Amino acid sequence: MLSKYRHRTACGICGGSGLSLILDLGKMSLANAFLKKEDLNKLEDKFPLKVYFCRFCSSLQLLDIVNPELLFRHYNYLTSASRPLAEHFIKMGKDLADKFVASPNDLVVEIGGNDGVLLAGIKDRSRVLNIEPAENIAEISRKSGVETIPDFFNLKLAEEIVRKYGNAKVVVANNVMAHVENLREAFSGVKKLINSDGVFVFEVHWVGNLIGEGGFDQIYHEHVFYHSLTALKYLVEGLGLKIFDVKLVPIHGQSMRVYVAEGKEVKKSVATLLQREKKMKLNRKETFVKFAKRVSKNKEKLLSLLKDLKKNGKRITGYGAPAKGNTLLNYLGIGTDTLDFLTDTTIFKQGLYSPGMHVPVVGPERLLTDIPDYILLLAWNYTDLILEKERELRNKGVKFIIPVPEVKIV
Ligand code: DWN
Ligand code: ZN
Repeated sequence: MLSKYRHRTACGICGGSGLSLILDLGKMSLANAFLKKEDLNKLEDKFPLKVYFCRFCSSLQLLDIVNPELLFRHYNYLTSASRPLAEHFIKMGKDLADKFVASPNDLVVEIGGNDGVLLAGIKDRSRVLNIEPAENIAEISRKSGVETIPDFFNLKLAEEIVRKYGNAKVVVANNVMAHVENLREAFSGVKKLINSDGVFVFEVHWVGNLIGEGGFDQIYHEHVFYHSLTALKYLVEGLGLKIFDVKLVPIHGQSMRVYVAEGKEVKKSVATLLQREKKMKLNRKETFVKFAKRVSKNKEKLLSLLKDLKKNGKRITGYGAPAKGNTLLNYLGIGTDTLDFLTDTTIFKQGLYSPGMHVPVVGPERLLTDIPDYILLLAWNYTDLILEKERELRNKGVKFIIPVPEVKIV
């Protein structure tokens, strides 16, 4: 039988045992495990959600590891449901092709490429291959004309790909390197794929943003690691690869776009971000202890605001049903007493109920006829776009509550 989860004791980056507990969010449902109505009375799987800091390599991570089969074989997150995200990846694909693809015969492989939106945009310029373990999502990727292997990436699969398709000129992995527990194996697989000639480019949420302008709600079981460049460099160099460029990109709060290869000249950007991380003390446990204190304050403030609004008879709904929203709702205990419903553009989520708190998810059109007084913006990472898109609602007097990192009403 599939074991649902296990507790690891060693650091997933350096293998050391110098790990300290930083933040305990309690036992929690899986952030993308939306429920059908008929399952609401069944016992839901809940797993510890605790974040640890490694004093040897400075990485932030979970030690309670949920089986990826449970997390990702059927997935409710569709990249193309968030227009700004789809646009971001389409542009990234074009930039990578301009920079690194020389001929239509070059191979670009994406690990965890979701519905294939990045690769579909460059499939006329190179050979493309998506490795997407979620069968329901792989199907959509295939329909968009992108050859897709519905499996998890590992060294064995990398070897098979090299045998069947040859080496890759570019390997991309966006929002994946935080999700993979066995990072060493993943990087070794990538090394095999790119050989000495290709590049590996990945985006991952930056821990500097998580503890700064971002929110603790980015913490959930899918995210095993909360990466800094400092910790990643330690890992990557230990495997005989080099980070040769990096930039911060304004997506999911703020992410790092990291460029890795075997023998390219290292750009100044790498030293600059490492220096910035040092200044921010991302290599110190105290920094994360402070962050954990802010999380409790944030909880108190948001709960008290919502309580006051409800006392005054206000109707509140949620905007978006993102994974991060489910961390927020479950940690704060916000359910249907507070929120009437969540609206979300993802067809897979509509008609279902949020994990743990069981708030119904409906399509965004509901807001045309059923207008609340306040909307809790769970998809806060798209604040600017959503506030612009919902100008009419705001003109009618509807207020948006931004929950993290500071509670704000706009
Ligand atoms: O790593 C991960 C990150 C990067 O993406 C994952 N493991 C899963 C996912 O996290 P998330 O679900 O928190 O991501 P988003 O992109 O913040 O989700 C936004 C949600 O809001 C989607 O379900 C779509 C929805 N949405 C909406 O209803 N109206 C989004 C926009 C922009 C909108 O206008
Ligand atoms: Zn470590």
